[in-house]
Amino acid sequence: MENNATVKKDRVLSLIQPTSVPTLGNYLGALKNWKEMSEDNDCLFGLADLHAITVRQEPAKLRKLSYEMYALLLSIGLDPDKNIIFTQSHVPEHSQLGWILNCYTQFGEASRMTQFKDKSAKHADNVNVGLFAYPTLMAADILLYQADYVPVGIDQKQHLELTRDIAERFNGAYSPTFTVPKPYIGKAGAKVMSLQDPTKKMSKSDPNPKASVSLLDKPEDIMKKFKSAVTDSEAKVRYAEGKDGINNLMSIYSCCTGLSYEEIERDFDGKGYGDFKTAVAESVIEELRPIQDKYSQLINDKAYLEQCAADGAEKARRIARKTLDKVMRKVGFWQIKK
Ligand code: ATP
Ligand code: LTN
Repeated sequence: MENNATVKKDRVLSLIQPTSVPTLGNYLGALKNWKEMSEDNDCLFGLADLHAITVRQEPAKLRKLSYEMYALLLSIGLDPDKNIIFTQSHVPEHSQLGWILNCYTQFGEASRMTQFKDKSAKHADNVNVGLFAYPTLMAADILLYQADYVPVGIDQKQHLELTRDIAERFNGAYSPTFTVPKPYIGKAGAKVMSLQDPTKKMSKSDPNPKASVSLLDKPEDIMKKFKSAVTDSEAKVRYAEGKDGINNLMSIYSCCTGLSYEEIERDFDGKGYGDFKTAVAESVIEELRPIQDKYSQLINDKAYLEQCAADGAEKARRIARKTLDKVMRKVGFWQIKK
């Protein structure tokens, strides 16, 4: 019989920016997979607050959103006793390794990142160096912990590829130092689209409130948003090219109910979009209900949340420090006895 104590679990890491309450897109594309992976892997999850300031944030709002996002991570079912749930800025090694990795990344490589191009177009008045160095800090987040898998939505795949290139380059220049991580992109939900423009991804920074569903939206608001979702004029529930709105609703419904597209098409054969939209909204409301219930219990327990965040930071630091020490030695920094 296999001795479980000696089986090494995979290390999984992912972060989310505390820039607003997460959307259904963040949940189905990332957070739901975090929860599933947390059951039998060695996981670290947390808040990318250093990344959040690459776009101007209001200090009081960032502080509040970080606290709320931390509570939400516990509310989706992540267990702080079994996994490490932490905040990036509480672990200074992220910034330290981020700087070093900047020096192992080419200007041309960072310039090719589509998120950088998109965000610099969107925030043309603040194209700061941090926005440019965003992917090297993200690489540091991942490589510090020797992560095997990184669950993210498909929009982050390019950053993961760059992380792998940086890791391989560093390992090749010195000796094996970093685990080369793999992205984990769920089949369904990898790209949830806006309810108002289904050719665009659902984004928490979308100014149109009808375009996205937040994890803390009230059931009646969720129902209203789905009822006003943009679809097409065919009035037939089927997954097909050119039916972006319906495809998006089918993908959301499939994630929340576990039904395949064929089963959905069969169940809604001969029914109109009105019935389908109601069913999708109800499935989302049911999916979010336990999360919202847990959140309302946790959010006022400041002492508990702060204790979890402090423990998480300490546990994360212990791992991060080891990797950073190794990197600093290899790069040739002068080591002095502490
Ligand atoms: P912003 O709109 O402010 O840029 P965002 O909504 O993209 O933010 P992030 O914090 O950048 O959110 O992403 C958190 C996680 O959610 C990432 O793993 C990302 O890939 C995933 N994600 C974001 N939007 C979607 C979406 N529409 N569908 C699926 N996954 C998504
Ligand atoms: N860029 C990511 C957030 C992020 C992240 C990470 C994800 C920052 N550091 C490390 C996975 C691993 C995003 O979701 N937009």
